[in-house]
Amino acid sequence: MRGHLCAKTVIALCSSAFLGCFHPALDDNRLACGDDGCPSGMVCSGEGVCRTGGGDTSNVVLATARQGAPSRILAVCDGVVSTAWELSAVQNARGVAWGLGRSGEIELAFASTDDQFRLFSVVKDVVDQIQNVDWLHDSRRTAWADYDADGDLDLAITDAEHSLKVFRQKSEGLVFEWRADDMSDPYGVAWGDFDGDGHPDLAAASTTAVNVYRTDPDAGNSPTALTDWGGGGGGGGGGGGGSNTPPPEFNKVWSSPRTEDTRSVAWADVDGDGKLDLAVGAKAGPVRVYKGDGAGKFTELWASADTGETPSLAFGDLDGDGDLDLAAAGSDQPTRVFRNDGGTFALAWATPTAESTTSVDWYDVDGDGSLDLTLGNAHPSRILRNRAGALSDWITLDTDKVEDLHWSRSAVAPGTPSACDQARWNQQ
Ligand SMILES: [Ca+2]
Ligand SMILES: [Ca+2]
Ligand SMILES: [Ca+2]
Ligand SMILES: [Ca+2]
Repeated sequence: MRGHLCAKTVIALCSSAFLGCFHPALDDNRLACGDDGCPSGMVCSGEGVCRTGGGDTSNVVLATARQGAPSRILAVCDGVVSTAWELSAVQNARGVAWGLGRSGEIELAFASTDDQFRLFSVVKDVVDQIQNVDWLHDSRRTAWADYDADGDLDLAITDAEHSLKVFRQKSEGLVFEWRADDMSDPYGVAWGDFDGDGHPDLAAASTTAVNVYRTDPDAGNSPTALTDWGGGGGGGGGGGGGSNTPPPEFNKVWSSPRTEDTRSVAWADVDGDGKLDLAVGAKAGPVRVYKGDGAGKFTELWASADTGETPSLAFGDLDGDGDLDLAAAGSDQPTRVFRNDGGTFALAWATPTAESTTSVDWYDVDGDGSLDLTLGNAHPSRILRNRAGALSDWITLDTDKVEDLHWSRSAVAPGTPSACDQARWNQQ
């Protein structure tokens, strides 16, 4: 079932690999071979997946959002992961997401508790801040997707004070577009086109439930939709009533049925029926997977036996059987990987103890064709290596206080320094 959803649904993942959508990202974050093969440094494997052939990882990078410390971009160099860029201006980040700008440049968005949201551009070996929104007061997680299908990536952000917000990419940069007025203290957010109409839809976790919003980008395309939350900070409800209020661009179609403090969300088609399903991690409860019917209805398919805080979820194919397995970060409990067999989940692996893990991400760090698992921790973060579906200790990162992390691959022009070159310069 790999890849069949990508072209029309998990568009954000295309950007997460820095490579544009000529090589659509698969459900498990790997890249499908394009008509022109694979990007530089990668080869097309027999199964139609781009692999980092020859172990070229010189431009594989890991963005970390850190709390009480500068956020960092790490690079993989000869099996060692070290800091390529330290972003001293970003001290209290909680969420990070890779994306592509309008001109194809790499962009990196940070959600922060410092009353701001920051957007950086990565060009050659330079990381520059290009936009700062200072009226987000306690932002948390962020995710990119081209929800309006105009060819550029738009951004969703959860903000503890101002709910879930969407920024639309325009010529002047990211511009506030929509705010959910029915969420309390949202945290995790993820895009996924559950109805397959080409417009990624939104799921967000909050203290009372997970909400799913169907995207209808043509509905709210009116200036009056922007009035209350266009900037300046503070107050007001989004949009309000009134006969002239345009229909919203995002309509809530589903809310999880029980009152539950939720923290994390992730989309994937877990049972291979072509319709996206939704995994939800709790603040103090089980991980749940809801089966989607493709029309906005979700029914509980599975719940984990363990309970605790799961601040991050990530789908990836641990054992290469085509079913997307589920990694669940444990904040006050072990981090776990649940193996998926056609929509039935069973515990496959867990850390021996809780490590205050805030985030998990799959990436084939060693280029052997299997996805490795990275844990973002309050204490030093680490990478587990995947060998034939078994995870084992591999690299401990010299980076703690991590709130969120995501892998990607920087596309640098020939003759320009690689992320590894940058990391080596830092060490001199
Ligand atoms: Ca767009
Ligand atoms: Ca949709
Ligand atoms: Ca499904
Ligand atoms: Ca699997």
